[in-house]
Amino acid sequence: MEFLKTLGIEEYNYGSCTGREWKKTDTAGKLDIYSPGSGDKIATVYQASEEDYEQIVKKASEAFLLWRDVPAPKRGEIVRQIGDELRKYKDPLGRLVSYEMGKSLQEGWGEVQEMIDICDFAVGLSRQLYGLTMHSERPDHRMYEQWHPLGIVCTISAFNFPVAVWSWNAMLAAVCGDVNLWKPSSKVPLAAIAVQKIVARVIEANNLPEGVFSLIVGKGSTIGEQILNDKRIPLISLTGSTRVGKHANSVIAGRFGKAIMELGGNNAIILTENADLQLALPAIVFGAVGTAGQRCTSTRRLIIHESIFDKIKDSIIKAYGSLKIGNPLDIANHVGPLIDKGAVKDFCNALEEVKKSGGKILYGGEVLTGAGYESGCYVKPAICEVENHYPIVQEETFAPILYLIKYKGDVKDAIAIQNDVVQGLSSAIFSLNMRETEEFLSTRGSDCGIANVNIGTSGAEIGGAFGGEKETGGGRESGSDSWRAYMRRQTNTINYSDKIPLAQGIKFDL
Ligand code: UN1
Repeated sequence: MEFLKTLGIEEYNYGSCTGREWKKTDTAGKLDIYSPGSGDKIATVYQASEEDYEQIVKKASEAFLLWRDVPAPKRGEIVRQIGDELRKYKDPLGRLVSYEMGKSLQEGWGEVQEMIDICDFAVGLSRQLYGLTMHSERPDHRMYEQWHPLGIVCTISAFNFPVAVWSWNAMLAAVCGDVNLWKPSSKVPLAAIAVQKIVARVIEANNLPEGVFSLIVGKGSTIGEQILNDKRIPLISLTGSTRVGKHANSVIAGRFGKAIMELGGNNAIILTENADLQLALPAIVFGAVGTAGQRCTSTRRLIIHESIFDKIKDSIIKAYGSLKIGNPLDIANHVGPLIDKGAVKDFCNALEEVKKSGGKILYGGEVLTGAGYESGCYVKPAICEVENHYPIVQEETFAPILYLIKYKGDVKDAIAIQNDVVQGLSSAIFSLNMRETEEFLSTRGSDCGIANVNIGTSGAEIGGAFGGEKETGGGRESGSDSWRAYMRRQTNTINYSDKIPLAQGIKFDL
């Protein structure tokens, strides 16, 4: 594969890098990476040892002392160059993401585009790290706040967005003056290695210290735990399951570290009687089967008014019938494989649970075999008719299963169902009725971090803050003012009078 060569991916790769120097450890375990699309072995990655971890954190700590003194717009200039490099490598990197992770090539390219977009955003941000000024209650006093960098920011990313989620965190953190440590998912380390190589060249060309961007591919049970417990890492941004997030959050909180948690979603689209079905259909299908249902924002539940239930059911089943499932690198295909056979098992088990609870599988659900499906990771996306309270419907299954749920009554009843899950990431309503859509967006409406009108649940733009409520973890990354999480706020009061009055009018005469 030509793109592997272009990106510097070899048959054997070291998985940890201080920013310039790749650690040469080959005794701490290795990962053989197979393409879920073809089943081919792509390459091998050596995992980092605990000693490598120590050296990487040491270098990052040293780099922070220099990087924090670089003016923010100059840091932005480095991010601009990274964005330019990513533009150059968009095609091969998108292909690697697709090959290693299994998402369609369109989505692989889209993921790199997301990286480029966040670079642009961060460049602008580097001149806009604004703090407020306040009016002091004391005469001849000035009050303001400023934002300072934190130190090492560690991004622990998940397999489903092998590169974009890192960039949402790392590009913001970089302009904020933090240095970055990246622990990618062990399922997709090659894309991270490729990005590290691209970034390292920019760092080198600008004569910057190593340690501004470092990478560690290592075991969760050793390196992962070290990171969670490491007081030298003030902020950890973790994308993953609620189970992993609960553990990580409690360890980080135990040492008063900061955390950005981006955990599971159970995203629903409400379709009222006033929905424009032409608009809704592609959004539903892309939301449910895009990335083979492995986005945090994937559409898992459709909450449909009973009067249009059968009509919608039939149109979705028909649309699913025309989906092309196969090799994600072939742009004719809509749906690629699941990440691995474990995910296929989870898909099958979830469908069994649906049946046990009394639900119906209306379409799909088979594991695909035969020519083109040799990897064993392909499934036919499933559509099920269920009730919201079924235990399996309450869970996030990272697979293309779409649950159809009927509601009676008005939009308030639909919103009640939509909110009746423990997760709170993304949500959407399709309706041309303003009263319904505004109800959905009101304080009584969706309880999610993302609430869309006449747009599906997935495919958020980088300009908005991304994240969700409840067991989704509460963190926000990417656009808007998410950058504040990567900095510490300092309130400053300056007295330029010749007196020392106390606040609240307290008298304290000596
Ligand atoms: C994720 O699945 O972790 O909104 C992130 C979206 C993408 C990001 C998803 N921009 O679907």
